[in-house]
Amino acid sequence: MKKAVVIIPTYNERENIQKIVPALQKVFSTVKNWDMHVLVVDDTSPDKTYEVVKEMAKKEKNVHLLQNKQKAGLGGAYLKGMAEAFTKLDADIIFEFDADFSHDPDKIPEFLAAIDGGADFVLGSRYIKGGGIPADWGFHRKFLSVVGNMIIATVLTNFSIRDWTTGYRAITKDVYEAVHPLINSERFMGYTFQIGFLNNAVRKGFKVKEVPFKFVDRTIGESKLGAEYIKNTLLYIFKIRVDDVLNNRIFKFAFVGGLGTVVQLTTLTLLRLVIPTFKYLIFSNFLVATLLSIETAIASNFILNNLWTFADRKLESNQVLGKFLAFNAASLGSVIIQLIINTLGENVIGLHDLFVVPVVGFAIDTGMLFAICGIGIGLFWNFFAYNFFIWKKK
Ligand SMILES: Nc1nc2c(ncn2[C@@H]2O[C@H](COP(=O)(O)OP(=O)(O)O)[C@@H](O)[C@H]2O)c(=O)[nH]1
Ligand SMILES: [Mg+2]
Repeated sequence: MKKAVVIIPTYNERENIQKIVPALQKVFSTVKNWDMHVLVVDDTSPDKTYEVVKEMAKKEKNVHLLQNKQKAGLGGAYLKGMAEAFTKLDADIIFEFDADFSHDPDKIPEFLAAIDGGADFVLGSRYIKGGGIPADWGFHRKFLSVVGNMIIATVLTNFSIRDWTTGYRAITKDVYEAVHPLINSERFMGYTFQIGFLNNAVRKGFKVKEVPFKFVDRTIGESKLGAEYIKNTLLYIFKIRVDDVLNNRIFKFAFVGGLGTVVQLTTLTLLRLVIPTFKYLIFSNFLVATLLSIETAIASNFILNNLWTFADRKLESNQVLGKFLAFNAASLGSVIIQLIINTLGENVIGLHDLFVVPVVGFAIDTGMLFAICGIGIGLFWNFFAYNFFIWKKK
């Protein structure tokens, strides 16, 4: 039989834990096809919640206690609890569950059915049909919860999930193994752990299903959710977005290319200051300076692309020379493409002076359009050549 472990992180939940465990046991007795367990993760609560659990664990063999000496926040407690459940207790799935009766235990069979039906990750959702938040929540609390979820969905550009922040969840071992190495870091230790964990699972392509439930406010004890949660959540989701952009190959390619232009212009300026002293040069100083500055930019682009844009396909040291020559050829290809398109535009087709499109403040003539078009195709060629000839997928 497959095993499910309901993990309950607790901090000063002495009274709640006394009531919620029997409530869970009652539901467990109706579940026939899963071996159901409870694991309380207590951070040595000042109210000695762990003592109550220790007593329960003596009498009920499906109740377990993991006691941490240090308070590690919600994420810290869950990561430790998950490690214990999946490795020591040999769980197939775990639940995330609050001690405070906010999460309706009667919904557990529905979560299990969703897992049996092939879901990897089940969310107890307040924002789908059948779910809800307490009617007596004040406006600002409702607003925060609803709008907060909308902001998260928008920034993460994923509208298929309706309740990103829910703490009522079922997670399979596959999801845990794929995701926990990615988030084992300080900044996820608080409540942002929930969003971070879910976001990583979604991006790994795991199947997420939402089950509706009505969130109930706690009546005993205090919420540990503080104001810093809002700030951390916003910071976290925007950081994910910024990371996405920075990690995007096309962005890196464009950035390196732009930097290459700066390198080229800077080198050109410096060389033109220096070169007049080399009187013996055959070519005009300007041509020499231009060619040298282009080559400097090509070398800088090559190095940065190798170390950054294509870091995942970094060249072996014995490949570098050959690939650098190929890189030069590709760059030359791009210049030739641009020359051909410009020449066609200006001379062969002869559209240069045919018409001028005035755009607010300045005019774009068709020659310029061809130049822009040439640059675009040249860049496309570069990106293509880098991907398929120079930094080939291994
Ligand atoms: N072990 C542990 N549990 C925590 C910590 N912070 C919160 N919890 C528990 O996590 C659950 C959810 O916290 P709660 O304060 O109810 O958050 P809220 O429901 O979002 O207001 C409760 O069972 C808390 O006791 C922590 O730092 N360590
Ligand atoms: Mg709560």
